[in-house]
Amino acid sequence: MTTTPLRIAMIGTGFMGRMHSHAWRTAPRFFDLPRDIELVTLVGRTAAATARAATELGWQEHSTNWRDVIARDDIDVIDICTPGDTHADIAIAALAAGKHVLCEKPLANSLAEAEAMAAAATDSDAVAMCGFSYRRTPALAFARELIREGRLGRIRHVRAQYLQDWLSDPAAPYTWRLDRDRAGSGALGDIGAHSIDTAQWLVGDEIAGVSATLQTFVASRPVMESQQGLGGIAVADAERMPVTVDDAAAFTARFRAGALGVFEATRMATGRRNANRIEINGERGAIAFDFERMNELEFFDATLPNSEQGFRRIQVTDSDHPYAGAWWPVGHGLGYEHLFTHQAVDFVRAVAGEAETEPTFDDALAVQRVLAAVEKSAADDSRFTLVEGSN
Ligand code: SOE
Repeated sequence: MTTTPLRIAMIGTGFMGRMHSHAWRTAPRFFDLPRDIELVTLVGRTAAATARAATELGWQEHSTNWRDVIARDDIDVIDICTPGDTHADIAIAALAAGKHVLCEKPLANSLAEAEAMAAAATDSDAVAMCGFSYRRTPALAFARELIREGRLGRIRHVRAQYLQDWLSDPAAPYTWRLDRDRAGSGALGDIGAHSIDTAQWLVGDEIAGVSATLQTFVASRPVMESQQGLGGIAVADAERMPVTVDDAAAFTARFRAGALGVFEATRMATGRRNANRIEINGERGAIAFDFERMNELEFFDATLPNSEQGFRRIQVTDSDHPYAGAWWPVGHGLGYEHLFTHQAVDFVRAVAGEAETEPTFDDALAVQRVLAAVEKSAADDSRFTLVEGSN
């Protein structure tokens, strides 16, 4: 079907920029979309590098001025893949100009910015979606279906860990993700935000309070010479830059309806590359998930006779599972990039009015409130009870 294309402009050329470019290109090839997609312009900081990235990633044009791009009549969507310090300015300007917005997570670097963004979304008729991409993992979307059907019953426990190790080497160079002004926070906002969103979305309830501690293990890092993946190569005998964010976050939480949560986020868990894990235990059953085995969901059904009970490993690759039917025959499995393709699909369907927008900026604001509460709790030493004999 040929339709009026949805004309996209994307801001940001880093890891997420590459991932979203791939997703916009792939979505119409595997899913039946209500609108065609046109990758119109890519916006970056420097002309030469942005021109190169535009060619490599399949964009028609490139620019270094996002304000000019937002002012164009021939752009429908602004896709924000920049560090958090620019999210609020870009998203608010784009919504005011009537553009649909997809904004990477966490929504903003501060609660005040997130509130302003959510208010701008409420005042606009356009779609404003936040990129909590893990909602688009087939196994987690399936877990949500089970929870919504009541298969877990009343939820008592949420145990969420997001463990990575790309910063565990103290010689790994400094990046913008270690700068509070650019990233807002460290492991907490970068990956802990995913756990918070996933937990609130799966449980269908918001976190009411937290008790937290944050830790920075490596106080300064050498200046980077060249980027490789999330990290890179340090300049020899480099000047050191102060790390102004947390390396790790740990907190307990209570949900409004009484479930108890335990959360951990770190980019220093040696050996764990992208272990985004969650286990939820309810009165009638439980689910357990680990992104390092993203095609599987463990499900425990406590209503079965005791003799038949036990966690079952479900391969979430069947055509009846969320998103999975559009891909490969049973069992062949999906990867990280598929989440972003699913996100692009859901975004286009929301723009066409065929699907709810989710997560909305309000959902992302609910995550930001938890991030702010975690930081507040961690900053309050009086809440940290010293064990006798320690100081
Ligand atoms: C780095 O920690 C990172 O790329 C995050 O920024 C993403 O949100 C996460 O999906 C993977 O890890």
